[in-house]
Amino acid sequence: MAVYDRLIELLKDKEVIIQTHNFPDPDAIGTAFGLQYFLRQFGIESDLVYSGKIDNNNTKRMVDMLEILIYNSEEYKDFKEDKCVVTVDGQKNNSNFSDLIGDEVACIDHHSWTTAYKYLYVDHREWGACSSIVTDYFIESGIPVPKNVATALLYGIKMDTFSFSRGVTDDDIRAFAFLHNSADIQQMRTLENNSVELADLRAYGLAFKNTVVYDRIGFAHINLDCPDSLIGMVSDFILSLSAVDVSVIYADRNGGYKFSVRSEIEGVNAGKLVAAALSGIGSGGGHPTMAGGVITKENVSLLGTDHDFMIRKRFLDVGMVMLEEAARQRALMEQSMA
Ligand SMILES: [Mn+2]
Repeated sequence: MAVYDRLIELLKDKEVIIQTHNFPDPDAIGTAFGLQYFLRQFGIESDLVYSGKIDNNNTKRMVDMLEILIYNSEEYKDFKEDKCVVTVDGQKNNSNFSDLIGDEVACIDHHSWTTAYKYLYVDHREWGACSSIVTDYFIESGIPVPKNVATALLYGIKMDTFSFSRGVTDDDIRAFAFLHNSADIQQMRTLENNSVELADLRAYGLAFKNTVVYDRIGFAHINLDCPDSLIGMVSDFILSLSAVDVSVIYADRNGGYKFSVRSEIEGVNAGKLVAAALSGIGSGGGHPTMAGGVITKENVSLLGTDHDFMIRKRFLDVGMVMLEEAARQRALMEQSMA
């Protein structure tokens, strides 16, 4: 019996909504779009819904180009209490998951499991991308993947794994190999080669101007309110500098700050770093390699007069302890091998 059999059974003859996390990214949309097509093969129709905005230009382009019909929750007219909701690329009660009308019965996700909510169906695999999990449904079932679905899934996988260089598993590679022949490579190229918009350059410019590196941690304050996706892209870029192992990028947000944190070294868990660094003044969390956080307007005064100084100090205090601990562990390992 395949994993998804229970999902099919659960959703049979039901009206279904597939909900992505708020401000969906290509992986969330790829997963939702792939799952919608997959369920349709079993006679199950569904609508795709998200809250917030699609604020990344490339994600917008993906939706237009692949003709993905996905509704903003404010425009969606067909909510019903007894509709079944499948949450993808996130979990009910996560801060980036609005509680919409409907009955959340199922979840497909690749993030650390944090919700106490009891779903009837959970497919949780900590792979590099959620789209890889849905791709696995196609691999297992032998159902052919149409071109636009394959392109959406492939693009989702590539974006979430930063082109197979971040948090990637053998299963993501297997999904990639499977989709590669079915996807529209020309469309993939268009999506990948046009990732930076002219308007984004301003944020990059501010980040470059303000970048400082202490002990291999790169900091940059983008003193501008910009979308999460853009802060993430800048954070990826700063991480690509050879002098940087961990990047901490933050932008102005409603009188407070929004953070994007990346780590490419094993000893520093980005999610734990941001959670600890903002503890008591904000909140944060995420994956070992990529994470986010917020300091709200109400708490900004806790940063004193020099916000940048205090933010760096907080991240360095925690980050240095993590780096030292990692070095200690490495030394112990080497000792036991000798
Ligand atoms: Mn994802």
